[in-house]
Amino acid sequence: MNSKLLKRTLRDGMKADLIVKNIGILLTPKVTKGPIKGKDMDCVETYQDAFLAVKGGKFIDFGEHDFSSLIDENTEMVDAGGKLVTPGLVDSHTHVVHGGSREYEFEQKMRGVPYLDILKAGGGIHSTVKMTQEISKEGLYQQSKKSLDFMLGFGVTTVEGKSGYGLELETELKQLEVQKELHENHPVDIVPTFMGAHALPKIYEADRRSFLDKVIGMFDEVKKRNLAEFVDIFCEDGAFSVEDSRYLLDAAKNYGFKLKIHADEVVALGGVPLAVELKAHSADHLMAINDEGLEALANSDVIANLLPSTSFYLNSTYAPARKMIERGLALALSSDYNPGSSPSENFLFTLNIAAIHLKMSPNEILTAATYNAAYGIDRADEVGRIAKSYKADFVIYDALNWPYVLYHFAINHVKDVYKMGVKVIDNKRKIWEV
Ligand code: IZC
Ligand code: ZN
Repeated sequence: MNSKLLKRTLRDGMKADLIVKNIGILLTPKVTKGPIKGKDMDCVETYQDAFLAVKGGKFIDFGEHDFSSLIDENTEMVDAGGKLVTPGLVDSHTHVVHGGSREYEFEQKMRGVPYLDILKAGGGIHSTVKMTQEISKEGLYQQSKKSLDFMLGFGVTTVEGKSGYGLELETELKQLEVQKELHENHPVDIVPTFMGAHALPKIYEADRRSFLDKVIGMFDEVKKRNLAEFVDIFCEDGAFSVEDSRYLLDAAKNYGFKLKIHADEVVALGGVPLAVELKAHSADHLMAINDEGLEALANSDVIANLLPSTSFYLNSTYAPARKMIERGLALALSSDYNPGSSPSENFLFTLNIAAIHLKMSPNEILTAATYNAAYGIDRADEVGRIAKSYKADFVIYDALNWPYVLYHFAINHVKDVYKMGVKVIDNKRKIWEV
């Protein structure tokens, strides 16, 4: 077909369902091919006095040009009031579905008892396992829904969520089923990860291999019911060794799962080179990464998923983000929302911490919290940027620019959140007047 005709046909047949106009600044990561690495993370496309257009839940156009041809009497017009708009944020590492909370360990933590010591003594993850086993499915659904509401309110439109608080089939499935129901019912999309190897139950201490075999034995049910895309393992001192991780992740790969790994959170055991070798989508945490790990990631497309809220909350070291960017790694940022080491759904606060402690620039942070995050959960072709045919997930802030959101910290600057072109959060609706 003649390309002019094609354009004309498109224009005639493509009136927008929704136009957001008068956007002061519209930001979206600058994408070429693969994940955005190193200094390219600092390049973001910026449009001023811009618009975006949505049809059928997807972006059909955006930018600074004239959009009048996209409008008819059925087009909803929204005025962004000169404010900032970004793609919906992607939180690519969370443990959002879990029972209960661990505030009773807070005093112990404040007195300086390390996270891994609490775990070794049978607390930590093991406490949450007990609470997740005991809570009803409905209770688990309601607790997790509340967390997703918070997340959405902070501009997050896609999350990754892990199981791992059952360590036996029934409760692992309960977590994953709740997650699937929430994915279907809640505006936030959830990308599911099976993490049956999150901690080693005490009764298996003398025979780790039989626990790993038990977890591998759960793959069939998880796969059959389509409950997880990824498999993850906690490769850490006091949890699982590199050999354990290789054994489990190899089996997961053969089963057709995509891979993730918790690596170098406290000790650099060698989980990062393993992630590269097995072509995992991401290696997560990396606070204790060494040169060998940096080198391995630099020669790969594995996303280095940094979780600075955890460093903040455990009062521990931060991942060497600047060194990673200099070495050309592709970074993502995630909240790691979980009841032990990062009990907060405030993803914007994670981004504040990334600015202050990881010394990442505003543009690097945006890239890490959108496109690269989507890449690490295999969604880079549908979310994480404003681009034609991508899901129309976006955030309107009560702010004029992105650096302000990072600078004016611990405040929710989100005004409205749209998921597939539908307004799902209106944070600034007042119910009182003075
Ligand atoms: O519940 O403590 N690090 N897993 C690995 C966690 C933190 C979650 C938790
Ligand atoms: Zn985690």
